[in-house]
Amino acid sequence: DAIWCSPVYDSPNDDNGYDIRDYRKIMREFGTMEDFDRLLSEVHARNMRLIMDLVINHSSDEHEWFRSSATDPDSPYRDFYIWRKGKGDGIPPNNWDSIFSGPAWNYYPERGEWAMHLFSSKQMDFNWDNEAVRKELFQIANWWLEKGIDGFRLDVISFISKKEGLPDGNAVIGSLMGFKGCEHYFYGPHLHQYLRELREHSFGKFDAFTVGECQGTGLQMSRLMTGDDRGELDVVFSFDHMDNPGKQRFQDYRFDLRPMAKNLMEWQLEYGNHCWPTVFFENHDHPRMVSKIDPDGAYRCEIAKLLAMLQMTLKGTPFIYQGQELGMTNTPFASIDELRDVESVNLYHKLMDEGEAFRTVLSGSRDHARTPMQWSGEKNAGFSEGTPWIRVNPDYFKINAADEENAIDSVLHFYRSLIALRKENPALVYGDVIPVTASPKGLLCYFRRMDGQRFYVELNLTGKTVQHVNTGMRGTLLYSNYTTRREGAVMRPYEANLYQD
Ligand code: TEU
Repeated sequence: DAIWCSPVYDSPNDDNGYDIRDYRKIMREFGTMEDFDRLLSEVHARNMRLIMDLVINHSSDEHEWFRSSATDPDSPYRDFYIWRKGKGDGIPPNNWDSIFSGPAWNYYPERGEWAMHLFSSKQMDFNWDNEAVRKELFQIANWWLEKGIDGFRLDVISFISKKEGLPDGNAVIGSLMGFKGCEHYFYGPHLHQYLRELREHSFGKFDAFTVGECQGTGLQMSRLMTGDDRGELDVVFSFDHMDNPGKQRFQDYRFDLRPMAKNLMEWQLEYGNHCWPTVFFENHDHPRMVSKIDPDGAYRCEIAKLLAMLQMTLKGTPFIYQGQELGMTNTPFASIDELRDVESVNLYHKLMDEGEAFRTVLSGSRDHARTPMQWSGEKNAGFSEGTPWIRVNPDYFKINAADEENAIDSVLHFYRSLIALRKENPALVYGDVIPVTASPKGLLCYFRRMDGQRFYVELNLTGKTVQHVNTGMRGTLLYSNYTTRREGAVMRPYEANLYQD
C-alpha cells in the first residue's frame, strides 16, 4: 500500500538517476511533471502512499550549482561542494577512494582545486557543513512534501557529515571495506545534528515518513538515529544481513540463510521498543536473493516463498523490491557490453589486468536487479515494444506476472495471501517475537503473540532435510511452501510453515 520510487528527477543518468541535475524536474525519459502529479493523485485515490528518493549527499556535476561553483569565482555556490587544494604533482587532497573505484576526487583546472565524489566522478558531494547548503536542501524536500508526497527514502544519508580536516583513511580499514576513508564519513561528527535539522525544518512539519539508507551503522548506531524520542529518522535500511559474514557482494559464493536469520533476529530482539525495524532482502543495489541462495534454481519457488513468509511474519516494515514477488532471478549477462551500471563497468576496468574480471563483476552486479519487470511472456517480457535500455532476463517465458496471476500456487499469490493475513492480524505486526531457542541447527522457529493470539513459524534455512522441532503446539497449518504433506519428523529443503493456534 505504499510505493518507493527510485529517483525520477532530471539527470544525465551516470548512476541511474542517483546523479540529479535538477531536483524540481522530472527526467525526460520518464515523462513530465503532469505525469508525476497524475501518478501521485492516482496513488492517493487508491488509499496508497508515495515515497520519493531524496538524494542529497551529492548532486550531478551537471547541476547548475556545481557548474557555477567550479567556474565562477564570485558564485554564491562557491562553497556548496567539498573543494580542496591538492598535495601537488597531481596528488589529490587525501587518499580516499570512490565507492565506485578510483580516487574520490576530480581535479578542475578552471578552479585549480579538487572536488570530492564518494560515488561516481559525476556525483559531487555537497558540503553539509555550509548552512546555506542545508537550507537549500531542506527547501527541495519541502517543495516535494508540499506537492503532497508522503515521505522519503534518504539516499546514503549516513554519509553526509565528513570528519573535519578530511584526514587520510586507514589502509587496513580501506582494504577490509574495499575503499579507503570510510571511517571518516560512515558515521560523521555532525550526523545527528543534521538529521535533527532535517526533521525540524522539513519532514516533521509534514508528518512525513522517512527511511534512511544507512550502510554500516549497525544496530546500536541505528538506534540513535531512529529512537522515537530522538527526533531524527523513522526507520533505516541496514545492510549487515545482505552478505554473509566475511563475504562481500562481488564474491562468487552461495549465500547461507542462517547468518542472515541470526542477524535479523538480533534486530527483532535487541533493537528495542523505541525503534522500528525494516525487513527487506532485495533492492536495486543487490543481485536477486533466490539466485544468491540457489544459483541453479532447483528450489527457486520454495526459497522465494520462504523469504515471503519470513518477511511477512517479522516485526517491522517490509519492503518488497519489484520482481521479488515473482521470484525473479539473476540474468546470465554474456559480456561487459551488456552491463549498464557505472559501479559494474568501473570495477570491470579496474580489475581488467587481474583476469576473471567479468566473472567477479557478474557475481555482484546491481544490474541483476535492474532488468525489465517481467509482466508477461510476450515480447520483451511485456515491458516495452521498443528496445529496452538493458537486456531482458531470458527466463521471462517461465517467470512473469501474467502467468503467476493464473497459477494459484505461484509466488505472487503466496505474497498476496501473506500480506492479507498480516493486515488482518496485528499480532503479526506488533506481537511479541519469541524465538524457539532449542531449534536444531538449520531451523529458524519463532512465535508471534499478542492478546491471546498466537502464530508459529518454522523455516528450514538449508537445502538439506533437518529434524523438525516439536514445540507442543497443535495449531492449524495456514500456509506452507510445500503442497504435499510431509512424512515423518523432518523438514524438507527450505520448507517453510506458518501455523495459528
Ligand atoms: O547506494 C549507496 C551504497 O553505498 C550502496 O548500496 C552501493 O550501491 C554499493 O553498496 C556500493 O558498493 C545508494 C543507492 O541506493 C545507489 O543506487 C546509488 O548508486 C548510490 O547510493 C549513490 O547515490
